[in-house]
Amino acid sequence: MNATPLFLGLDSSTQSLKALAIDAEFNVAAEFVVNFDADLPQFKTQGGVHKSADGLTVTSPPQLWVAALDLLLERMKAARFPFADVVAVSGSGQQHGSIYFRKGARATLTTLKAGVSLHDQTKDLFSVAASPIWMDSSTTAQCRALEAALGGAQAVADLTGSRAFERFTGNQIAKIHQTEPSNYENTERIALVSSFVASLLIGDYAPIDVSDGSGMNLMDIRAKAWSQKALDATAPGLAARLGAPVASHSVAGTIHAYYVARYGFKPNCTIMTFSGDNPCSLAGLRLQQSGEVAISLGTSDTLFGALTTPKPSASEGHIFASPVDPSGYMAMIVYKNGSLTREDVRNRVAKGSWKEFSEALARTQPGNGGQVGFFIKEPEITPPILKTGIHRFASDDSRVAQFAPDAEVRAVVEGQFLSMRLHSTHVGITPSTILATGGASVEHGILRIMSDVFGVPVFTADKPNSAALGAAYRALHGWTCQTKGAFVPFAEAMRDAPPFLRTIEPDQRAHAVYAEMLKRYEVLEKRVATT
Ligand code: 5FX
Repeated sequence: MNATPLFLGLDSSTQSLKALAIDAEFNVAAEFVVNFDADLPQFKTQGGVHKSADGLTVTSPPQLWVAALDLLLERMKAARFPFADVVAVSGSGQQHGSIYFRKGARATLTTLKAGVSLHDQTKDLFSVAASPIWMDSSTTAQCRALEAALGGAQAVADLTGSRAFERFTGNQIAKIHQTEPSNYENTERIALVSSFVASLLIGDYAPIDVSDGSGMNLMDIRAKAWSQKALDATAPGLAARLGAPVASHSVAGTIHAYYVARYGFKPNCTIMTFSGDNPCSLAGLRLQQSGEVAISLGTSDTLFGALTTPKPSASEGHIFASPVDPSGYMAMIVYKNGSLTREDVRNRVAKGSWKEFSEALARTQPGNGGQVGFFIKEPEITPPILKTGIHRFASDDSRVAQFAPDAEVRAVVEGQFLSMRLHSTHVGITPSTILATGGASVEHGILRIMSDVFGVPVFTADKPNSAALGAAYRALHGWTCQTKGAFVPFAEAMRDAPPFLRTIEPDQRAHAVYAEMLKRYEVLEKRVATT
């Protein structure tokens, strides 16, 4: 074993490619980043993407991601990063994006030449020039066709973990097959962003892992294998173009000689199968046991967590195979009305100040005197409510035009967590602990309500790069399994990782108030959804 083994995580996200290395004691040893727009302006992306005039079609050029890997490795070399100490690499990719290798591409990948940049060698490898990514919403027709073929939205959710979503890769592949038939015909292999970057590193086609593979509407999430029915409803000859999905902790291969000669990696450096960014964030926050949940309070709020018995829902969220537990699952629900909606209330009734906002929370009581609010500033995803507007209800369930300023502040926060509690239950999540991350997780008053609504302790994690960190953890985990020659539970491999800060214990009296309030919230939400 190396004296100072390093585990490298790469994160190919929408806007950047990051590298984060940890040592065996879980210290972050190095971090590097390439920003697509600023560092690679020749690709003319905005936020890493190209958008059609109507905003529905959103793509990125696959060569952008290759050029970013070239530049990242050059920057690491210039900074004298000790490539020879890296024993394992894994990675994270923005979910759902797809890359189309043309017939014959594999031969080029296996024979990469150390004297030429990756970008120059891989220019002609793609049968589809523009890779659709997760922001694309141009495949509604393909979604409806998949649902019709498989027996409806709930049937698709039961089989694949999610109803048909425009950004999910199978629907994107169906569109490519229909609109670019000769390019589809000329495709030898289809990769996700995660397996694409892994393919560049091993110089061969890397497999798709079951966790990122769950974001395609193609995998039977229980069998963890492609569903023939879903493949047949999507495009012909798809199984051969995808390769079989593999367990997330499995080895994709060893690093190609190209990187040994050019950067000084050791020839036996192992490349662990890459996964999606949300699965890698789950790993980065070390959520493994059923009930361990994270709530990220950002531009959009996201709740995700580990679970053993998934309940796929056609109206809420996604179920993915777990990236750290071969028999487990993760669920994720996303809210459009997150920070911007809280900020809107802060700006209207709390003088634009988080301090005033917190003081308003402190002056009001759990349950808000029976007042319940729904703040749909943006069309909401969970539950799907397209019509924007604010709905306020008094304690007798009658509609009111306004709340007092302090009650307005409490209503927006309580409403958001009541919704999370309601909908997380629907997909099978029963939180035992919550890890709060994201911008608003520094607001104590907000975390107090989170803890009381769910009735569980809240921990805090300041982990801005949780996907890259999770990729590094997964490299360590996969390497531990490989070294032991058997699966090692993720939690055991993470035993010496630094603990999270336990911040808040639930107040059981407040929790009882919220348990009652939840029943009314559910009824009122139905009224709002049908307004
Ligand atoms: C998840 O389903 C998403 O579409 C996004 O979170 C992307 O993974 C972002 F990269």
